[in-house]
Amino acid sequence: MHLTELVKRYAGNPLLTQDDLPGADAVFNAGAVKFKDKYILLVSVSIPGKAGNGRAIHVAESDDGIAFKIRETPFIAPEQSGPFTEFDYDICDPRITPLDGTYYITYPAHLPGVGVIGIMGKTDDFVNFERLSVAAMPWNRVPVLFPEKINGMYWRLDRPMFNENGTLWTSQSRDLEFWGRHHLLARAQRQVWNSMKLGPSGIPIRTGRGWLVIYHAVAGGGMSTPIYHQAAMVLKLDDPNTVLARPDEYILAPKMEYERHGRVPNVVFSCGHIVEPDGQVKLYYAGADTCICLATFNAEEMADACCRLAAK
Ligand code: BMA
Repeated sequence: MHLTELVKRYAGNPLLTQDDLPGADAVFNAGAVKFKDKYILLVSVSIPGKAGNGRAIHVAESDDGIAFKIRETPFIAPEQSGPFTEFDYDICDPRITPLDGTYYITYPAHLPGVGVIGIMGKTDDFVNFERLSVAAMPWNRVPVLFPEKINGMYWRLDRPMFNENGTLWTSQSRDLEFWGRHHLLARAQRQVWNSMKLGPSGIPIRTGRGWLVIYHAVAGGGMSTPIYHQAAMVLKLDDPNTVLARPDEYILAPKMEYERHGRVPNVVFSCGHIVEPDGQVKLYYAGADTCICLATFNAEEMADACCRLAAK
């Protein structure tokens, strides 16, 4: 049994396209969370001609996790005022972490000539957004917060980058403000599909086996443009610096027309998922940086399969 066989694409993909937002030429990488019985996606959008290189983050909501409607008023956008907005250029790829009774949102922002940084903010209603801090210096696209404290500390996954070598790190904090104990968790490997760089997808999922971390891994070099895959690894529950399983297989690769052709070809990229009470994971991912799609798998089955494969 290959990991790709555990993942089922929704037959009605894509769920959202640029036609769902006036003026947009892409509706893509989305954070996801359940909020008051609604499924919420924070979608990255590209609207040519608008401030900040046309990039903003909008709320899309749904009753069933499949039929989404995008709000036309942006949720995070360069035209907003307040602290840290000078970095709101090329913003996209938000991650949402429910923690301590609020919703923390991290996203990469960009100051041309300076580099990509991670902004952290929060919301209680998905209408108002408060930017809290520059949580990561250049080049670090996104800190992704774990959904609970571990051994009294807040934890996050980091994705610093040097040239094209994005690696996965953890760091810890007592207060969500000062971060330390930086630890190199994973780097690119020797399979073609994971040979270039990697980075976190949505927030880690608690399973009986450990933290199931969905991440992206990129094949590059040679004659091809980079090909983005989704993969999985399992970290120890009480010590996420310990990798329990990191199989040599990916879980999802560009295959369908909407994943292979678009603004950036051959990309499946996820920033979020929603875990249903029965353990089914709704993995929201973008096809070719252009549209938003859905695939499902069971969290426990995936973690088991990762551990089995890695033990071979
Ligand atoms: C990454 C980010 C993502 C994008 C991906 C594939 O570096 O820019 O927003 O989806 O590349 O193009």
